[in-house]
Amino acid sequence: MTSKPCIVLGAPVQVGAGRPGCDMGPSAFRTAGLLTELRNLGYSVEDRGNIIPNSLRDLRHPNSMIKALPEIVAWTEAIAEAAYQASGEGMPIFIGGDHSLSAGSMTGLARRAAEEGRELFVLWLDSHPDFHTLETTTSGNLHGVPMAYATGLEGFEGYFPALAAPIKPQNVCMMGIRSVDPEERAALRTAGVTIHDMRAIDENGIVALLDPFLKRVAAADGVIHVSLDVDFLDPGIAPGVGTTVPGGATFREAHLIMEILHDSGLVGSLDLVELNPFLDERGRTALLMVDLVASLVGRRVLDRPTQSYRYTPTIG
Ligand code: 6HN
Ligand code: MN
Ligand code: MN
Ligand code: MN
Repeated sequence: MTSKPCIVLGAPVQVGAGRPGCDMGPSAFRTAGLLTELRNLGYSVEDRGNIIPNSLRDLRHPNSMIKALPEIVAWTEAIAEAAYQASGEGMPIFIGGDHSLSAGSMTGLARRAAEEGRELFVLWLDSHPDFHTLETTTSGNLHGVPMAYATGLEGFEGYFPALAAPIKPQNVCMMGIRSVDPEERAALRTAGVTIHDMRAIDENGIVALLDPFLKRVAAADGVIHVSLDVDFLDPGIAPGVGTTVPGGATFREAHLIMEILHDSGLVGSLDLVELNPFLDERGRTALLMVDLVASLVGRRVLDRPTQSYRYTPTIG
């Protein structure tokens, strides 16, 4: 993990999700002690407050199912700019807000990485691939499109901001996937994204799946953006989300990913998305998400370094 400051950015966007409540997410993460936890682990932390979306433009799309297109575009513009700025100064942590915020975070981070001559990789932890285009979405909820947009799929031009640097699909690794719409399945077939669904996790375990990805990132001298959707986790431990899907990651599977990521030293930024405090139970989902962040930034159970995972960039 970086020794640069953690820069916390709230993005209370909720119109990308099918039901309201995610606008309370940034407050819940702060109330659950995110900043205190980071500071207790020795990081300097700057809370930049909540991002304000750009002004709305009159945008209409032929797909009449689409909801809140002008609003999501306005959020994407503002979040992308904030991501670009913050990634030049420290480790950005985006607290959402629904998953549409990642359209902004990923593209701003990709722009920064491209300028620095580094490859951006994305570890996408979600029950959904969020790989719809504006044409294919049938729910019309734009939290279902950010990965298709950020990897440069067609049909976003003229609506969403132009991509300074599309993320290579081969640089994307998805874990926890267990709900895929037919149009997403078709698009993913040819995209070249690595997908580890829940069955793959059941059959192989976290280490065997994560290890090759980290080795690839290290070999490319790349940097990882982690996008953590609450519904990656099993609803039994994380009820505070609008799109629960049974059979998700366990407490230990999720922590193990975070612990290994920390030891890799390859993570440069993080999204925490889809927390819906209105649906939570006494803050337990918010607290679990903050607990996972602690593992990601280096909290240890024992007071000794873990040597099992080391991904130093290989030369040649
Ligand atoms: N998320 N594929 C569904 C849709 O409505 O397009 C669900 C999207 C879920 C979005 O996980 O952030
Ligand atoms: Mn998602
Ligand atoms: Mn999801
Ligand atoms: Mn859908």
